[in-house]
Amino acid sequence: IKIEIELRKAIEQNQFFLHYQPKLDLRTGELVGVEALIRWNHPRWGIVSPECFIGIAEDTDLIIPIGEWVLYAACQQIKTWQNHGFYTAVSVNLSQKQFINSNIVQTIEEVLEKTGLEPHYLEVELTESIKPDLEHTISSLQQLKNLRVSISIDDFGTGYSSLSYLKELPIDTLKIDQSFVRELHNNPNDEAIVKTIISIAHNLNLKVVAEGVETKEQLIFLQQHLCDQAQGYFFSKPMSAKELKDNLLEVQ
Ligand code: G
Ligand code: G
Ligand code: MN
Ligand code: NA
Repeated sequence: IKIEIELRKAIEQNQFFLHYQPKLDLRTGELVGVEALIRWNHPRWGIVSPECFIGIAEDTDLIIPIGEWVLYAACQQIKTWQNHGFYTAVSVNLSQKQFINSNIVQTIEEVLEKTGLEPHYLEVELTESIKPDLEHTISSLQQLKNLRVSISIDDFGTGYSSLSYLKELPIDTLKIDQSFVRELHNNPNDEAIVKTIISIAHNLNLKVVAEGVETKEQLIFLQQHLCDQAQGYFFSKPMSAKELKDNLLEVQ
């Protein structure tokens, strides 16, 4: 179909770019990392959101070359910033397909080698669509962990098998899904869920990050309950590398 053909062209013609969303330490307010988020600048359609094409990319396996491009572009950007004296980590979203239909460990090793980025500056984010019972996925994650790449579970709490991830996968961080953060101030169930995820994380010696923080009230709640880090429009929208450097990195 049409979008598939356009996606193939997009890869060849280099129509993708990355935005970066800051992640802050909730005790110090410091920038601790950025999440890389893909954008597509289509010559006629304009900027296309990943929500409109990641699913198709996954179904057609185009996520494999696209995902490689994302890893390479993100690591290269972080290394470029390092060369200018700005040190921050980067998180990259991975799809299950990248584990099953490609050698993700080899890809990441090659990207780190080519860009010269040290592995501990890279974190991979896995969503609930990743099936933790897959022997191959577990072994790939273990190999990434051995390389010192960090592993985080994205959208935590929304996948039906979330708790089994904690048992099976060698993870470092839980990201509390935005849907629980959004209603924090007026839904006691969400308050309970967020508090519970924070304590699960800390009891397992994992870091916990809140996503989708948009208000001061949400921030205060998360700080009071000792959530480690946060991301969201309250701090910053995802932005271009140039905007990020101008706004945040220069002032450090
Ligand atoms: O960027 P936005 O903030 O609109 O992202 C929408 C969705 O697309 C999110 O679920 C996000 O995880 C996903 N996404 C963004 N960039 C990538 C990427 O590089 N790879 C994959 N697999 N998903 C991505
Ligand atoms: O699934 P994942 O967590 O990777 O998705 C990140 C998505 O969330 C991106 O589309 C990003 O633009 C969006 N996002 C980031 N911060 C906020 C926020 O504070 N509010 C809302 N509504 N979306 C956000
Ligand atoms: Mn994410
Ligand atoms: Na998420």
